[in-house]
Amino acid sequence: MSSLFNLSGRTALVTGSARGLGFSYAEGLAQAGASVILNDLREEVLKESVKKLQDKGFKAKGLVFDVSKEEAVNAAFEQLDAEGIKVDILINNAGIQFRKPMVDLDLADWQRVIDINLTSAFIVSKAAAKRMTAGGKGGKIINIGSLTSEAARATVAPYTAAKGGIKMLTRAMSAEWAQFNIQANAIGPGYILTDMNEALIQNVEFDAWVKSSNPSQRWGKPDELIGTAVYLSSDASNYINGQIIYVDGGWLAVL
Ligand code: GCO
Repeated sequence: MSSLFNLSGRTALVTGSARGLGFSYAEGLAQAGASVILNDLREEVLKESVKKLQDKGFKAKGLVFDVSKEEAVNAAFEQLDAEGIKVDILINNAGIQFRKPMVDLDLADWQRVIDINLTSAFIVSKAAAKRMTAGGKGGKIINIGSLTSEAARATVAPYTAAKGGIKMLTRAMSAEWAQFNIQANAIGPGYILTDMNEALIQNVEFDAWVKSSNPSQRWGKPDELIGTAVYLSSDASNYINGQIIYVDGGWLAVL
């Protein structure tokens, strides 16, 4: 593999990575040579996932903390500091979905989605960027957008607002941190076969809509996102900043 994509000697923190796309990203970066730190709130699930990677010979560890709580995030980074572990690559993957028409949506449900899907990226990136800047080496921050970073779908308003915010927060990170050799970019997954989308996948009409709405005429697979994650984590993307790369089968490119 070209050294441009080699992540050996680097440490990557992937939030919300005990399962789903987060675990795929973590495994992909580990395959490219990175030491990976998996994060989740579910300690037992996290332990299983860390062991899966360790059993494959990858360097992996788990870190339980709530990405939406600044105190917990700071304590987690201080623990890494104490262990002499520097985060070179951060993937802000943690996120939830909550589907309900806005007129029926409780403010608490709106706030929870915004807190976990948008504000957490600010909180965790702030802690990481402080250390990337202080260390002088810079680093990579990868946020996770969505088709809803560009276009809205009914009944997922807080998710859509958060993912639109992720696109612009990514650009704000570039505005402030590119000078410190931090490259902040985003991945915009299309409709991917994940647990979060299980209800949609099982819905015959929705499944047909996904297949008829994108030129690839199919759902994406989690491992089809790994290449973009490795690319944005590697030296191959050192002059790319503030971008969102859509891995969507061409959905957003065509009418
Ligand atoms: C939904 C889905 C989407 C996808 C993805 C599309 O309810 O429409 O959950 O949000 O997960 O974000 O890009």
